[in-house]
Amino acid sequence: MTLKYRTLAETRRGQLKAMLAAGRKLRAIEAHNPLSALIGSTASAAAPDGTTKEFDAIWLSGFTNAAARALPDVELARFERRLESIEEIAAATAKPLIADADTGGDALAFQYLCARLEALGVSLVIVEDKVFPKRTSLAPGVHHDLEDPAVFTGKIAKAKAACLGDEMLIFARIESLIAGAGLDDALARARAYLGSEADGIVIHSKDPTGAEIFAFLDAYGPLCDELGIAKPLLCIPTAYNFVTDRELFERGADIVIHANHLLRAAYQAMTEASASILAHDRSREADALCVALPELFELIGVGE
Ligand code: SPV
Ligand code: MG
Repeated sequence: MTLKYRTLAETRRGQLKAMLAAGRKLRAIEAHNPLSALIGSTASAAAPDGTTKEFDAIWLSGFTNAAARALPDVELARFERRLESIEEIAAATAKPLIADADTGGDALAFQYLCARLEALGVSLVIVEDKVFPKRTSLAPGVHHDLEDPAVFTGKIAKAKAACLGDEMLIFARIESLIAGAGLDDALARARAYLGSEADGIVIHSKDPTGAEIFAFLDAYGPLCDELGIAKPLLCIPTAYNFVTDRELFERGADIVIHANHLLRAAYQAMTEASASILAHDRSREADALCVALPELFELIGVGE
C-alpha cells in the first residue's frame, strides 16, 4: 500500500450516506486490487463547466475480484479471502467503498459479512436477490434462481440489526430483469424492498437498448410517491453504456457504478503488450501500451 491515500474507517464509513443526504448524484468505479483502487481514486477529468470530475466511490466488484483470480463469478471466494482483499483495497484509497456482497449466503453469513464490512469502514453493501450460489448476471444463456422476497428482506433486516451503527447502508439489488422475470416482477420486488429495512434499491439489466432500464426508471418515481417512501436508486450501465451518467441521473438514478472497466482495460493492454513483445522480439514497441516507470513510482512511492 502507499501511505499517501489513506483514511480511517470512522472517517470513511458515513461519507456516502452524507453525500446522498446532501442530494448528490454519485459515480463509482470498479477496483479489483489496491492498485486499481488507487488509479480509480486519483483519476480526474475536466468537466464542461470548468470543474474537475472525480469518481465519488470505489466499487468492490465480485465479478472482477473473481476474474482477477481467473475464476468465474459464482461466489467461490471464501468469506475470509474476500474480506482480505477488501481490507487491502481499503488501505490504498480514501474514497468511500461500495461492497458487492453477491447473495451474501444465508441470513447468518450475511450478518457476519456486514459486521466485518462495517468494521472495515465500508459505506454501502449491495446484496442481490438471487439464491446462493448465484450465477453471474451479464453472461448470455445463464439460468438465475430468484430468492423469495420475504426471505431476502428478512436477511437484510437481520444484517441491519447486526450493525453497530447506522452509517453503513445496505441496498437491495433486484435481478428480475437479469433473470427474465420481467418488469412487473421487478416493480413488485421494488415495492417490497422499499417497504423493508433496505436503505436503497439497485436495478440491474442486460438489455443493450436501454428500454428495460428506462421503463423501470419511469415507474420507480411514481412507485415511491405512491408509497410515500423515497430511497436512493443505483444503476450498473455496463450493457447499456451508450447512456451517460448525466442522463441516468436526470431519469432518477442516484448512483451509477462502472462495474468492471479497470480490469477489462488492464486485460486489453496486457494482451496487446504480450503479443507485441513476442512479435517484435523486444519490449520497446510495447512501451506505448505501458505506464512509464516514473509515473508508477509517483503513484505508489519508492520507499524513500
Ligand atoms: C459485479 O461487478 O460484480 C457486479 C455487476 O455485480 S455485474 O457483473 O454486472 O453483475
Ligand atoms: Mg457482482
